[in-house]
Amino acid sequence: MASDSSYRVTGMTCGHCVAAVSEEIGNLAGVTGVEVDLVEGGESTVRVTSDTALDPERVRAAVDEAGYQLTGVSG
Ligand code: 9UX
Repeated sequence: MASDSSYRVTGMTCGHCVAAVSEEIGNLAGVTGVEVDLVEGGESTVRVTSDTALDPERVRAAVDEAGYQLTGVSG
């Protein structure tokens, strides 16, 4: 079943940061879309749509791989 969840990510300050996070999360199996609402130097919101519910730990690992921090999950 399609799923839609939001994550809070800190450490992003520019469009390249957004691209890096979007690419890493977008590479996860099942992910169909990534949208980032950038808050420079603050807590950005990352909305992820996927074919099936994602394990938040996989998203955390992807964010970490891009060099940023996942600080919260909602939905
Ligand atoms: Mo540009 Mo974003 O150096 O870290 S990629 S600020």
